[in-house]
Amino acid sequence: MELVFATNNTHKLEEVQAIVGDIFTIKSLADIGCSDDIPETGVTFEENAKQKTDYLFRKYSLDCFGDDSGLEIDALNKEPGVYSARYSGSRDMEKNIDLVLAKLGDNPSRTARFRTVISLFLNKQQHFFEGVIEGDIIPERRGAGGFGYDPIFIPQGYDRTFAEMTAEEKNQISHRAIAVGKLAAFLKEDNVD
Ligand code: ITT
Repeated sequence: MELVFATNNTHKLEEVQAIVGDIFTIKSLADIGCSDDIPETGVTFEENAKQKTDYLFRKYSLDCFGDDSGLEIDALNKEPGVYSARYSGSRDMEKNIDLVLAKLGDNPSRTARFRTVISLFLNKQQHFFEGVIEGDIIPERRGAGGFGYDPIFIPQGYDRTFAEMTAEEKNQISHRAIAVGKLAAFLKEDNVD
């Protein structure tokens, strides 16, 4: 089975591709000749993930899925949340991380979580799958792997940031891996012809 992944984020594409293996085939937006900047105006991860698949289905009538993700920091009232990609007003992740670290300062409360919501639009039906991983925000960046906020997030029970892990390690435990695992199980059990 083939599903189009409604993302312009190549890191997400690589991670999801590695996680699903050969359970289903992923087509990228480039594969279908789409270079649109898909609008994201919702205030929840569900709304944004659904906007991505609604947009794609309306334009191309293809089965597809989308991922909306973000970092929720308890001491910042769950910010940056759905605004994770543009927290500082731009997509510059250096600035976004600087802003998080500045807002947290030396606050001892550092708990946070990454959340992914996947919207699947298959056979004209809407489905959602969620993945969450709890952890802590450290005061300085560590590691060169991953993307986004990975250098400042240590998952609970570990002593390394996501950016200090190999792609395989992150892909075994991450919010995205959990959500994609649920998507893959759903496709295997209920929907593959
Ligand atoms: P698409 O909408 O095209 O999929 P995007 O980068 O805009 O790509 P989001 O709207 O879901 O994706 O924004 C989520 C932001 O949260 C993303 O840009 C990263 O900065 C951050 N993020 C998401 N997943 C992450 C992860 O696994 N590790 C670190 N940061 C992550």
